[in-house]
Amino acid sequence: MERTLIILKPDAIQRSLCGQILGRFEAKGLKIVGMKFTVLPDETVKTHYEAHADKPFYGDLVGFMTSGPVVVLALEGNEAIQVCRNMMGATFGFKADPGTIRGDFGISSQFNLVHGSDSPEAAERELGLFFSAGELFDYSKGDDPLMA
Ligand code: IDP
Ligand code: MG
Repeated sequence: MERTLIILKPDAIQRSLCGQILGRFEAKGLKIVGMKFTVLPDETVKTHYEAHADKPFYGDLVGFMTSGPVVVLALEGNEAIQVCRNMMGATFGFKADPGTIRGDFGISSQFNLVHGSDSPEAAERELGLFFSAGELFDYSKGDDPLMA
């Protein structure tokens, strides 16, 4: 079992798509082990996206990600990191395949609805950045045996 960090970005909230996006992850069989509705601090977003600090879109990206509330999720399941990346689709909505979250719900480059960790190292780092240990929960669910 693997855990990944997902953010439903401010555009997902503004466009009332949180339920549909979270519903896709739940229906896939990913277990919610952490979830919060919050406005992200500027410093947290800067750290989160520090690999992009030299990119021309960095300032806009930080501004966008702190512009309003987001849903931060920790999801667990078999190969959760790659499974979620596959479900998200390519970075730009206009390039993402139909059937993916970005491909079905968006057409923008920046406003692409969802973030997902892209490697085990990133997932560990990002889960630690957005959640304290007491905010992540180990618990049993009736359908666990069917998701093994
Ligand atoms: P990812 O979210 O698919 O991993 P990254 O390349 O890591 O894509 O970029 C992080 C975020 O920065 C994207 O999700 C998107 O919101 C934004 N972004 C990336 N490239 C561009 C761009 O060329 N113009 C505007 N925004 C961009
Ligand atoms: Mg990325």
